[in-house]
Amino acid sequence: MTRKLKIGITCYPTLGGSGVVATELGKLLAERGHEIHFITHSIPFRLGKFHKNIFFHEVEVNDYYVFKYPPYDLSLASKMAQVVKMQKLDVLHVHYAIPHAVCAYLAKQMSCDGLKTVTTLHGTDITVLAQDESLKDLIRLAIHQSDAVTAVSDDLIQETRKLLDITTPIDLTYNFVDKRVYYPREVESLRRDFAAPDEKILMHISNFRPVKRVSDVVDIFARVSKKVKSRLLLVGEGPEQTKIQCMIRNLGLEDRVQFLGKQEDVAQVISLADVLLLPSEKESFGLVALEAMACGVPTVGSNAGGIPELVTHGETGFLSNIGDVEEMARNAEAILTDPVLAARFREACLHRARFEFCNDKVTTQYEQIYYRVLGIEANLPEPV
Ligand code: GMT
Repeated sequence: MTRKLKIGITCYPTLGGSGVVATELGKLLAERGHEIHFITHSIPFRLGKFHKNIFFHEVEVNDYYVFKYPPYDLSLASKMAQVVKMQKLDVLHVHYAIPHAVCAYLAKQMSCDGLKTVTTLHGTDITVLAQDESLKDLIRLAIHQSDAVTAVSDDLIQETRKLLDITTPIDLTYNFVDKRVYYPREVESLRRDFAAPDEKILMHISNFRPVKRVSDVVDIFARVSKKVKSRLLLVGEGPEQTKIQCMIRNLGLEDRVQFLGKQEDVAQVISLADVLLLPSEKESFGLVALEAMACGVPTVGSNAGGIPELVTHGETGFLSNIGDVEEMARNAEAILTDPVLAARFREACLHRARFEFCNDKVTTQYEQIYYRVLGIEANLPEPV
């Protein structure tokens, strides 16, 4: 039997799809018998119940009077090195190049020779930060010094190559959802709290940053609601929320739009929807579209970044050019008014999520990468 590994994981523990993916991956690896050490500033919010193979090491920041800004990155690198030495870690897997991959590089210098580092690129660490000349060389160094680099879409791989002139291999590891959690939930009675039986539900879930183009969501809904009896549920919170509230008020849509704030049980909430709206300006993957897909909900949105690798246009949703709210509204109406089309999309969503983006498949991919960098020949079970 191939030996089990000791793996350190660092991510942004409190927000975003990258934190979700990193945490879920850690849990799945622990289920497979690996020992997982999260090295983060707080407990990852998706960690949930106790697991005998999962440990948490809190990064505490030194705040000496000479520091104008407390140096979190140095504290993280030192903590990583300590955990590597004390727990005899085989691999440090970091999510986001900045600062995590740079810290992993420092930790490697401070610890043992055998340690291998794996960096997963998620999006704005490349698409935004790598455009900044003051960070470019640092990100390039972090990528070159990682023993393996993965990215969550082919689009992100191409962007990384283009922006940073990287020629070393980058593994494509799509994001995933746990099929035991993400499946169409029974929400018939809950649905009555949000919409009348003859009304459709459109939904948007995000951190309400400008890149999500939430105003396009409202624009699309304003058009759809003129033709289809419907409601819009907005889930999450963030900087654009007040602006969006004003927009909804100005359009006279207050009694048709509801803000649900941040939600823990995303699968339950998404199962309420007939269509998910994701008109983002940039999206290296778009985890929420996968979460929706796994619950049988098609996405109508933009064809930005990696979204077309996830959402198959005409099969599991409809994609348009960024900002084309007119076409997005027509596409949403098509799904909402044609039960045969809606049923076909739902089946295609369930099938695609289960077979292309399932937890077993992607966990095995990551395990293969760990064994590869360690030079261990692995005999891994085929995903079921
Ligand atoms: O980088 C960000 O904007 C946040 C980040 C996150 O932590 O959620 O989102 C990125 O990573 C997600 C997980 O891989 C992807 O699903 C998102 O598409 C990606 N965001 C962008 O590319 C804007």
